[in-house]
Amino acid sequence: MQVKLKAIVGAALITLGASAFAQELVVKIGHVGPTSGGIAHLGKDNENGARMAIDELNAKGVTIGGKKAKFELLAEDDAGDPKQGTAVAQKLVDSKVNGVIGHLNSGTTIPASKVYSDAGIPQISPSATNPKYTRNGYKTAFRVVADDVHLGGTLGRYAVNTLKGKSIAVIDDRTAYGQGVAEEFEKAVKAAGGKVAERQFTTDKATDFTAILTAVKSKKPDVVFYGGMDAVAGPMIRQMKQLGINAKVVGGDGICTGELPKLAAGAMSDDQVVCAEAGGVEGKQKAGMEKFRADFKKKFNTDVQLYAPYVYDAVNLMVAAMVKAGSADPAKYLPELAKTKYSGVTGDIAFDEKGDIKNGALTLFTYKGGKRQELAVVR
Ligand code: ABU
Repeated sequence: MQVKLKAIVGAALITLGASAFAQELVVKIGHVGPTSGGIAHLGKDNENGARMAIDELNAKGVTIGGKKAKFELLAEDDAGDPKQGTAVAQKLVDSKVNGVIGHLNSGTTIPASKVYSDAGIPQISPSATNPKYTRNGYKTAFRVVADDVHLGGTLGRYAVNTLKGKSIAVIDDRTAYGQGVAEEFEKAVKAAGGKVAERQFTTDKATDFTAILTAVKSKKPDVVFYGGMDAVAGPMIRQMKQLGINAKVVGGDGICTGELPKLAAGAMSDDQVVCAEAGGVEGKQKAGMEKFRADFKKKFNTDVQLYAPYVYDAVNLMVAAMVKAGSADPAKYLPELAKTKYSGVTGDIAFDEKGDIKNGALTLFTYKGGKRQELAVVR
């Protein structure tokens, strides 16, 4: 009798356990950025933004289609390399991720977007700004920041109209991002009646700029635009000072990081650099961003570098679309993602027909005393 009772209780417990298990839904969110190499600090910044969102969602408890969701972060390193970018994209597809946040660089995000599109997996880039990313017609590609047309155009007009640049030099690193943003800058300079006096190129791994800066110096520039990332811009600013080039340095979001003053090793003077982040908040929305920055610092013991808040919002809005669809199945929540209306720490996010953020903002910054200081939010 006792044996029979034990068997009944055991079976009941197994059934209960199995049904509780069946009620849990594991949702895999992929994240990709360069967490090794020269801009590993930016890849880590993005990855931490994703981790923060995932930890909060799990702590809060989210129900999708009547099941308690358990979010798992599958974080991959693409080293900013296009080939590695597509390889890790395929790895995430093979792992059956429900969605991907990334990649960080345009040069990796664009080729990876085909892999995700072929697999029908939604992808939100929090930082890739080359316009081509959302112009391939992939329904799975979304971006929560403004693009290089907006960035380069605004900075080109700023160089001519506000900085009154008469001799403007343009350098880029020949990556999809660096070249693209430099070309948009150049177009806007010309459209505003300015002139590009010198055009030079480097790479995203270069460390010695003597030859190109000597050519730049011969044109006595008052503005030097750099299309590339902070890891190269910092040493370039230091070498400009060594060569006696006292020009303003203008750059896009890739140089607009907390790390730039350190990378320039004390060679940056106050107000010398003007750069733009491809997003921005104003008015009452500033409080949410400030809270995020404080919480981030508390959790990771480091300041936000650049795009961690955008990654955080991208994860949260992807999950909000799943909740609304009642499913984490990519095919089911994708239509909800496309028509999302989300208010996050980076402001209001909705996508246009291409997957780009509607009414995207830019924030212009300079640096004083080695700290980023906001100049203006521009739409
Ligand atoms: N937007 C600057 C950094 C990322 C990229 O577009 O390559």
